[in-house]
Amino acid sequence: MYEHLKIEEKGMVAILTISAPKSLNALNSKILNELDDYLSQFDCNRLRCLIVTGDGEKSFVAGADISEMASLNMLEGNAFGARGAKVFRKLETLHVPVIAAVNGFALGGGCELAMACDIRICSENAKFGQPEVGLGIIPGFSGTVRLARLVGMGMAKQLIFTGKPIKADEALRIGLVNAVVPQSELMDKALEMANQIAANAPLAVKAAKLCINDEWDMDADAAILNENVIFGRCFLTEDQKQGMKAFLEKGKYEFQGK
Ligand code: CO8
Repeated sequence: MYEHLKIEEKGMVAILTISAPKSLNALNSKILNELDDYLSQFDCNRLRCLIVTGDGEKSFVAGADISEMASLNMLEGNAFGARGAKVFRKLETLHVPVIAAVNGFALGGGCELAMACDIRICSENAKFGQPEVGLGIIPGFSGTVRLARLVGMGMAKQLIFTGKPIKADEALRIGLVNAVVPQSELMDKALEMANQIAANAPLAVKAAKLCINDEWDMDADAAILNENVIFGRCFLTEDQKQGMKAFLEKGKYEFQGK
């Protein structure tokens, strides 16, 4: 159905593999459009977690496609940047958690794609970086926005101004990734986490994701109030009632998302 996306479902977890092997999975307009289409039709009621990875053992995504960007003028540059930024925002605000399983190069737009995911796990051979200034551009898929939020302003400026990539252990040290594992275990670890998420009450997980995303930009009082409103709404759900009842009766309840 897609030329550059491979989709697999394992129970309530979807695995999305970006596949453009000739360019180390670099993102061109076609891939961005396919990604947009996939996210638009993603069934957040049936599926409870999404894993995003890259095809092969060398690269997650080696950036935006330089051959497509080389001849752009200013307006076309704006349009290409906006295209990627919009799709990445769609991923970030998807109503289920998204785990990036970073299996190699995550450079430029690849690092930005990983940062638009909720959680990042990487293999030992992964390399992260924002090499854009070495090409005469800046991170244009929201990298200047998300990197500083994730790792702090000083480290973000270092990575973006030098363009120098970092290895997996350094990415872990600065908090850019949650965990580093051997490549042969990467998908198993990502699936293990995804299945843990999928076993929890989906409406509560969704509410928690919305809270964390939305409250990031609020002042403390507004954020606390927002959490309180969403917390109260959890008590409208069947999952809360049955989940707590099962706990008190020492049983187990399979959450229905109701
Ligand atoms: N775009 C297009 N083609 C690429 C890209 C890319 N980002 N990355 C790799 N390729 C291609 C190579 O050109 C090569 O093609 P060919 O075989 O036809 O020569 C093939 O993939 C394999 O790559 P290499 O031979 O270079 O493999 P190496 O193992 O020697 O090196 C690297 C791997 C280090 C990943 C190297 O390929 C590299 O440096 N790639 C570019 C990385 C980069 O600079 N990425 C950032 C791009 S800019 C960006 O992402 C901006 C995002 C915001 C856009 C905003 C728009 C306005």
